[in-house]
Amino acid sequence: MPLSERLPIFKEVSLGLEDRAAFDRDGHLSLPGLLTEDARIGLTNALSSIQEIHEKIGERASHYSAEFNDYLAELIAHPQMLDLARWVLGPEIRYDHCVALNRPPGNGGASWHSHEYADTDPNLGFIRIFFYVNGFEEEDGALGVVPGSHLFRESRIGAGSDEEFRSGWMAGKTHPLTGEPLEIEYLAAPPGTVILMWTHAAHAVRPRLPDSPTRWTVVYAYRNPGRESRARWISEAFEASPPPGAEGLMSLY
Ligand SMILES: O=C(O)CCC(=O)C(=O)O
Ligand SMILES: [Fe+2]
Repeated sequence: MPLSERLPIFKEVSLGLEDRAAFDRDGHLSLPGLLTEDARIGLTNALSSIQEIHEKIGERASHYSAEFNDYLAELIAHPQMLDLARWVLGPEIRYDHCVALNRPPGNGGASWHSHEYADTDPNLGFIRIFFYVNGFEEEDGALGVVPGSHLFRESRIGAGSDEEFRSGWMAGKTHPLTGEPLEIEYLAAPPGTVILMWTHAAHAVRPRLPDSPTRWTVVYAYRNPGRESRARWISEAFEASPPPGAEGLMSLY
């Protein structure tokens, strides 16, 4: 099916200058319930299948999830996905990775970290587009953020706990634009929420409660070309025969 005839994955998107300013100020932008019902169903099926493959062959299935599932692969160049990535990054973009972030009941979450890309060149952007297919609550598999942390453009921020982060890297730092002290915030996301994040933003994930269902999540990452990317997970075979519409998005540079 031609790309233009594909079913929408997002409900109406109307992003303006205020959204863009908030994204650049905070380092993330939450779009609650943006995924269509069709997309939520398609993604739940795709991510359940990835979870089964992951349990058989290990984490490669999640790291290269678009290479193990056609539905996930087709979304790389879905017109609405590309519009969203280009709304942030401008016309010249590359696909970087598509990673399943499923968190089964009792999953331990993730400690505080940030990611690298063109650390010394702020003209080159890298964004993560998280699809929180069935969402999460603040105490249950939640994404934690520190608004303003992305503006330091540091790729090796890290801490084992909130306390350690506050008394370590965050201590004494203020938001470069607002002058306010940096603060940890845990988000809540209703089903179908999409969250955009600059790659240098500090983030963490709270454990998934033992009685909760699996948190179905996938991240699509895009960047301006120009530098090596440590996060890039694309096999040679996939790069050589990309999904329809993704031909111009695959090369490193
Ligand atoms: O699982 C999540 O919500 C976030 C995972 C993460 O840190 C990442 O994909 O960079
Ligand atoms: Fe991360």
